[in-house]
Amino acid sequence: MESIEKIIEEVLSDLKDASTNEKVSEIRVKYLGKKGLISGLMKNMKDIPQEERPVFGSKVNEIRAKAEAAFQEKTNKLKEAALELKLRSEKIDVTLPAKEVQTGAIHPLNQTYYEVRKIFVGMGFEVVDGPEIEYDKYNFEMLNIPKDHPARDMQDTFYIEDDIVVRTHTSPVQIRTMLKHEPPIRVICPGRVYRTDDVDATHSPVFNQVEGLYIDKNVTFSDLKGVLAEFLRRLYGKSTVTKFRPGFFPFTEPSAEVDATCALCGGKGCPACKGAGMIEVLGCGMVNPRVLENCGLDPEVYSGFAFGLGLDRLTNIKYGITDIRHLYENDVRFLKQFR
Ligand code: FA5
Repeated sequence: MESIEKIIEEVLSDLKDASTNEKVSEIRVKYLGKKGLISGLMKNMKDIPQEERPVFGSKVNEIRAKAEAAFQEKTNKLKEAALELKLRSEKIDVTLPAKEVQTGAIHPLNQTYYEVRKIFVGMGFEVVDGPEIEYDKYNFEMLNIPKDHPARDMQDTFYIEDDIVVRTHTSPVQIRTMLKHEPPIRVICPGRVYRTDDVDATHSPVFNQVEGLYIDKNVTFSDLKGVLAEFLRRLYGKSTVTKFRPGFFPFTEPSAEVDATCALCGGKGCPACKGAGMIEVLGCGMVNPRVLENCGLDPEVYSGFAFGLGLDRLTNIKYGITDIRHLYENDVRFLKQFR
């Protein structure tokens, strides 16, 4: 009986030094395995006198239960210790410097477009969209630029087929709008346009325009002047002065080009405006009666004005960007400045 009692002391002492689950398993095999010391005790039963066997048997069972409990307790302790170690290693050190978050920026072209859109929408214009691959008929012919007309040279064109082009301006969207809707029409047409222009500081073969169209009864040149002067004042500031110079576009008559106070130097003269203090910002005019007729509108009843601005140049003037290529190179150092 004494030696049985001793076994449990040995179990406890072995477990005390065990620091891994593997070691605990090893000790378990030593005592509780098939050939372990506690299991082995039962084999001694035959040497025990008959009357003492029940006491011996229950003692062995008691020792086995104690050993099982000791193993369970040790396993639980090891589990807890491992968890604590894990939690300790995952502890957040709030004194560490924070990681820098990389925030993006809205591209300057979009920033300018959103501003332009807000101004015109505020004046009651709607935004309409059109395809970038366009019929020659809409891009040129219905805008009073027939084939072989010298005005075609004003816009160097990418042809896909004889009668299909990549649009050179967003004016064809105005044609599509007049064909579809009855006046009054008040729309702006933003979008990407394409020309076979060589790349330099102010030219890109892909650029962006916002064109506008207003058709109703009794629309006059004063309406055109009022809307565009107000637009430029809202975009560049209240003190902006505008100058309307005669211009030529086959789809408008009369036509004008509009200069505005240089937003960079405020009119004093700087390299951006070549010292003039004013800078050309858009083209415009009263819609040519022939264009109205082409779209099924009676020029005796309706009149209207149209305008077109180059968003890239407008953006460059606004932000003092000296080269249009910066807008397309996606250099993060450049873009970061517009956060
Ligand atoms: C037109 O495209 C006319 N459709 C605008 C218009 C509409 C006039 C309605 C009258 C009535 P223009 O070819 O001038 O016009 O181009 C308009 C603007 O696009 C120019 O003022 C300029 O700012 C811009 N632009 C022209 N070519 C390029 C280019 N290669 N790169 C960047 N911007 C350009």
